[in-house]
Amino acid sequence: MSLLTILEYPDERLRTRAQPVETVDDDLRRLINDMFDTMYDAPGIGLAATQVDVHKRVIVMDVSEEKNHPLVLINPEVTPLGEEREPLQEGCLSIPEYYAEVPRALRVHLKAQDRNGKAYELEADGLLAHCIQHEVDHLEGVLFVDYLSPLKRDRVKKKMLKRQKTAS
Ligand code: GNR
Ligand code: NI
Repeated sequence: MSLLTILEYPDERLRTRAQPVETVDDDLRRLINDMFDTMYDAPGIGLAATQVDVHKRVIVMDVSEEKNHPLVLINPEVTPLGEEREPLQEGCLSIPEYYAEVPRALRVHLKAQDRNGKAYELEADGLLAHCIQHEVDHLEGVLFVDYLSPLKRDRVKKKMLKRQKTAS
């Protein structure tokens, strides 16, 4: 078991746009295993490779209560279904101890590859739909605080910088 270091806002590396994965091999599966270890340990319901400073289009997720439904998203493509938006309280492992409501599409269609490189598609709603959109944003260098007012975002930034100064 290997725990990876999670980058914290306002680290500029979180703004990197991730590159598509071309081959799903053992090295990538090792990264995926380490990302699951890191996500479950945190604990969190999702983790994008961007957050561990690997700029590839890879996401791990588990929104189940029992933590027994791991989901791997390689090269995800997300399409919102319908116009309906739903606000939901979000948190982010890269912005510890801060939560805010973010409106996102209620339902999405997802196309991605699994840990064997096999393509799959699914439709999601509720927490899974929110989480998918949150994680895919990470691959684009977008954080949920980007949806807040500049004033709020600035307050979060100051809070995080202060937190990082006094940490460990
Ligand atoms: O653990 C997490 N919880 C969460 C709650 C609501 C919406 C999105 C998330 S994702 C977050 C983990 C994380 O930072 N993933 O990038
Ligand atoms: Ni996040």
